[in-house]
Amino acid sequence: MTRRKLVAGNWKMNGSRAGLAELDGIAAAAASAPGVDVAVAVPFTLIAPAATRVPALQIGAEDVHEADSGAHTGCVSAAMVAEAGARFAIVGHSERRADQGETSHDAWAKAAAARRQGLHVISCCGETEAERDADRAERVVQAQIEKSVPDNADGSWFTLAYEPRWAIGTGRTPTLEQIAAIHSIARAKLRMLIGDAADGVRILYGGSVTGDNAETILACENVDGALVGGASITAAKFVPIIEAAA
Ligand code: G2H
Repeated sequence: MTRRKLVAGNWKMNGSRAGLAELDGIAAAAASAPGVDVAVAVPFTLIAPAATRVPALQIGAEDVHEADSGAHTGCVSAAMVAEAGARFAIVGHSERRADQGETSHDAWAKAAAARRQGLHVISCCGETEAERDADRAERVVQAQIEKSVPDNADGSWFTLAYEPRWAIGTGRTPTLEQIAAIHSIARAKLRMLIGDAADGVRILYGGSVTGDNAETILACENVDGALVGGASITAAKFVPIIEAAA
C-alpha cells in the first residue's frame, strides 16, 4: 500500500510568537511539496497564533490530557487544543515518559482522548540505550505498541513514531538496518493488533533527523516520514527535510 509521507516537527519547549515567522517558510515548502503531509507541533501557548498565521499548515499539540475536562490543575485537554486550532496531538513522547513518568497506557488513553475530539494522533515509542545494548529493543517496542495502540486505530487518524531515546537530540542515529528492522517489527505488531488497517498506518522515524540524513532514512522500507525536533524550529533546517520527503 502507498502511504503519503508525513514530516512532522516537534518544537518541544522552544519558540515564541516572534519565532512563528519560521512557519511562513515551512508553509511555503509544504505548498511546494503537495505529495507530502507537513505538520508542526508547538507549545500550547503558540497553537492559536500558529494556526491563525499559517492555516494551510497542520498545527498540533505536543501532548493532551487523557480526560475530557475536570480538576487537573495545569493540564490541557484535547478539546482545548482542538478549539485553539490544533489538528493533531503527539502522545507518549519519550521526554514525557522520562520527565512526567508517563506510560504506554497513558499514551493509549491520551490517543483515545484526542480521537474523541477529532484530532490526528502521533503516538511515540522507542527503547532506551540500555535496552538497545541488552538486545531488547525489539521486545520493548513491541510491548509499547501493544499497550498504547487503540483497537480502532487506522491510518485516517493514527500515526506511530519510532524514536529510540538514545538518538533524541544527541546527533546519533541508528543504522539504516536498525531502523528498518524496528519499523518492520512495528508494522507486524500493528497487523497483529488491528489487522489490515495496519497497512494504512504511517510509521515515522524520529531522533536527530536532519537535512543531511533525511533522504536515506526516508528511503528505508516502512519509514513513512519523520518526527523532527531540533531541526524543525527554523525553516532553514526543516525545509530540506520536507524536500527530502518530496
Ligand atoms: C525526537 C525528536 C523529535 P530530535 O524527540 O520528536 O527530536 O529531532 O531533536 O532528536
